[in-house]
Amino acid sequence: MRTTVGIIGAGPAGLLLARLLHTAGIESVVLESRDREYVERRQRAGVLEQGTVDVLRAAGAGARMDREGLRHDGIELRFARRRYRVDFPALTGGKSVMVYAQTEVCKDLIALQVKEGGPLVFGAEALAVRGVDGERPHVVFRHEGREDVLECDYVVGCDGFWGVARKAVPAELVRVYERTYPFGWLGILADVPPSHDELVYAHHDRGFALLSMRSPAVSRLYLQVPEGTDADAWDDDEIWRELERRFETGDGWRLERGPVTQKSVTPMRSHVQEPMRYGRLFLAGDAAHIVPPTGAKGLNLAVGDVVTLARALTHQRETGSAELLDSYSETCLRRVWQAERFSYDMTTLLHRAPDATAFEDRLQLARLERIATSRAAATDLAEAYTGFPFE
Ligand code: RFL
Ligand code: PHB
Repeated sequence: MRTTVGIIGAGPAGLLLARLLHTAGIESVVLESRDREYVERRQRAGVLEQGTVDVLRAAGAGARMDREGLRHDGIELRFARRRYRVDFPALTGGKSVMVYAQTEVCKDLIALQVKEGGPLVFGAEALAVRGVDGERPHVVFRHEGREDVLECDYVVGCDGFWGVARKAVPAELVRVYERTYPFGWLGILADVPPSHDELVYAHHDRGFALLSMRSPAVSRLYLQVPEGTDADAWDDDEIWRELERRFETGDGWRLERGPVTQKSVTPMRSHVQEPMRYGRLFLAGDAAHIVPPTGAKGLNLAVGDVVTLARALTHQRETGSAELLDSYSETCLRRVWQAERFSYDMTTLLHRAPDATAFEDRLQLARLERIATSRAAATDLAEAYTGFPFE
């Protein structure tokens, strides 16, 4: 098989890149190791920045999002049994976010690609990326039990944290910046209307909790749990009781319970691999960087990367100039590090570390109090949460 751009991975990064290239008249092939049903059901992100929403609309993938997505003009911070609302439009000059699940973004992009785009091959596992330091890059992959080769002009690794693409960069050229956190998130999906109409980020002595949603009828909730926790160690009743404790307020607010339909634990880490390019190989999304989910930034960063890359490939095709491809890594990393900073800040603001001292506990409350009482501090949070503009 031969194409112009070989894309590994059909998560949001790979799928959106294929769509953007298709609209620019550039051929691509997407290789995805899992099957379609798995990709469409994998529970992950829920919050889209304004910039992401605009990109999906411009790519022709916004119709269902505009019908079914929920526009959110703020979030609630809950601490010391009190509630504080961060009002996004008032603090940012009119910006907001959209709650629309990653599963739905992927379904919409897959449907478009299957209908109008180039090949999207499910069950095709990339085994190795070769030749990216020369003129003839190729991806070796296995499909239906046979090995095959995809030859291309460029390879893009959109294959997430566990993928093979980033391993094709020689170790002596790679710089990794990393931090793991001594806790994870136990996430549930429940068939019950969300108990609040905006997301609630709760700080509590027993640990962090988050109330989010997938639709007016489905809640998504998370609990901070110790690193390495087995999701099955928690029964549903225990989960609801713990959520009730951590969300409790002094004003009689109630958490509605409902049947739990999914349950899983996510580890938390920050990770950046630099540079995001080696020869004719480009890394995008989680393949290059991971943020802890507290800032809701992972998917939005993936979108920023592939918008930058699609623009650079289009520029190269139209003008013959590689200048935007040459600056790809640097351009993306500026945005990536802002998201890393914000995600780290949100994580350390809201979670209780197992070895936290009483001094650190008080500092957290002081930081929260500062956001609740200073417009400048609240604006800083609102600007980062709603997203920095694409360059
Ligand atoms: P993905 O989605 O991991 O997709 C990678 C794809 O590559 C495939 N693959 C391979 N295919 C072929 N050959 C191989 N050798 C392959 N190896 C892997 C995989 O099967 C997969 O389909 O990466 P991508 O596209 O970069 O997208 C990144 C986002 O998925 C991720 O950053 C977000 O989900 C992070 N995230 C959130 N981001 C937000 O912007 N807002 C949020 O509210 C938010 N909440 C979250 C999150 C992530 C979470 N988890 C589970 C980590 C909440 C959670 C709980
Ligand atoms: C989610 O709905 O899954 C979600 C929302 C906000 C976050 C993380 C996850 O910060």
